[in-house]
Amino acid sequence: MFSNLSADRRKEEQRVSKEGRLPPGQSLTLKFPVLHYGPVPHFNAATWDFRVWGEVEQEKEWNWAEFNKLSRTTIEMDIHCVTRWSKFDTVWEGVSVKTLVDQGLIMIKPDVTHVMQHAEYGFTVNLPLEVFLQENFLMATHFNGEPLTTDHGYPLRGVVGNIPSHKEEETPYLWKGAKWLRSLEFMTKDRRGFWEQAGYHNRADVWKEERFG
Ligand SMILES: Nc1nc2c(c(=O)[nH]1)N[C@H]1C(S)=C(S)[C@@H](COP(=O)(O)O)O[C@H]1N2
Ligand SMILES: [Mo]
Repeated sequence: MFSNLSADRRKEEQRVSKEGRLPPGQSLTLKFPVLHYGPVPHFNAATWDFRVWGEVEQEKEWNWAEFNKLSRTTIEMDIHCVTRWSKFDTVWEGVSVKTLVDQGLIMIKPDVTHVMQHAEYGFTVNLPLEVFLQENFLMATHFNGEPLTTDHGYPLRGVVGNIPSHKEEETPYLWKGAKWLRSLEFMTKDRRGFWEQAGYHNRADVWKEERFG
């Protein structure tokens, strides 16, 4: 049984590699490893809120019920972890920041260049605005049709990966999506997040193997 699984894994890896979807130094996993620093937070729907703040025309605050009324998007993409595992054809459902901007629900000031995701316990991660607004970045509530598990960020996480048909979009490593996401801070200059301060690469492009800074 174990050897069948590993044969399946290798076959899948050869397939995505042939399709040009396996970034350098990565290998395919059929599992979904859990990686983060610190404890897993408890979710309380009565006190949870989501904030949009910083350099925006109007700050926003949505509670859980309000957040769930926002327009929803489903995307399929390949996710790539800096620790060298990649997972292919993963399906994510949630809220697209680009959609909120297009709908005028988030009004970004003209001089904004970067965005900081803030998560529970003070975890942060930064991205350039242009990457953050791509279709391959989603604020996800669901993975493969099910609500996120607590380990993977329930109730809400940032997730970023590679949509195979979107060759023009930059693909950062998976750490550029914050699990247990609570707010977005729009900024007029760059600031490093938690892992970036710890020595991870600031840009994190998987095709350029930007693992460490
Ligand atoms: N809140 C929070 N989000 C986080 C992290 C973290 O430490 N805290 N680690 C990042 C890292 S390093 C990775 S590789 C991915 C892993 O996501 P997963 O556990 O769903 O595989 O979460 C990212 N998001
Ligand atoms: Mo990571």
